[in-house]
Amino acid sequence: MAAHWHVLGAGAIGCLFATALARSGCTATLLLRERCGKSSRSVLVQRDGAITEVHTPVSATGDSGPITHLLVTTKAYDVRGAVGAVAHRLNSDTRLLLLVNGMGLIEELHNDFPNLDIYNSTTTEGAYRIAPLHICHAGTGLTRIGKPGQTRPALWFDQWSRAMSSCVWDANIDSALWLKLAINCAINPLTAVHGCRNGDLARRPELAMEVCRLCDEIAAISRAAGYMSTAAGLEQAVTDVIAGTANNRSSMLQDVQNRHRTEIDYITGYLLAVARRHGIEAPHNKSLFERVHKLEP
Ligand code: KPL
Repeated sequence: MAAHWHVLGAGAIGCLFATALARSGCTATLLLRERCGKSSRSVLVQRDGAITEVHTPVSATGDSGPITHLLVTTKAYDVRGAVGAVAHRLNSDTRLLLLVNGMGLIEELHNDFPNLDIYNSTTTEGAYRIAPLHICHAGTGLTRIGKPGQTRPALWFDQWSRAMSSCVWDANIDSALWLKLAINCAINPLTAVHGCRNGDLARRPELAMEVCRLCDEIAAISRAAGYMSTAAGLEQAVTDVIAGTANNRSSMLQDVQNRHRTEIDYITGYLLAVARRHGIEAPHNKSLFERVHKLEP
């Protein structure tokens, strides 16, 4: 039987996955903070100029009724509070799938909810929000899902591989998450403090040099933490992402420009915590970490 997914975080990625799961035969309910007086809302998904309307069940976080499968796509700093808001609906059978930026949240969730069965994921699907519950699916990408130490896909994974055009079970999900974290550490804070698009990090020589310095530090921390392939291929991976997303404003730059809190604590903050554990100095990353915090409201 197809699983019933509840989705916490009705932003671009939450709406994208909720509608994809619904179209593949699952029930996917969007969890909203406030009661809206309706049992479903229409979610608009724009793709190549065409708009698809998907009638999606909604439920307020404060409602009752058990949640068996929970997808969390909030901002990193909202995860604990958001999961806390539905804690009364979770039980020891609940599977929680985390799809957020940064690292360190699994540990925090295990502390808060020791009985939860938690999975992790990362995606390169491109989506952005046009208006509330109206998103643009800008580009397809690869979604990796896994749980450290679990080589066989979870029973519910089958449905995900049908829902998304490209979705794999990754027994080394931590390595995939670390690589994404390393790339984000090299790009996001720098674009946020300089107020520039990703492509400027390659176009402006002084920023390109700073990217190299950041990559050197991140590679050293990666090696110490045992992520050898990230250490070896980081500079090339960062160059490729900068070229592939040259016209993008990074998520951290958008947060700064919108006067929102950023995810720096879960990106560079996590990297610096790992560096400290291994006795590594990372002055360039540390300075950016502090500068981004000063830009936050
Ligand atoms: O993941 C990103 C982000 O902005 O958070 C990158 C890859 C840097 C693309 O902008």
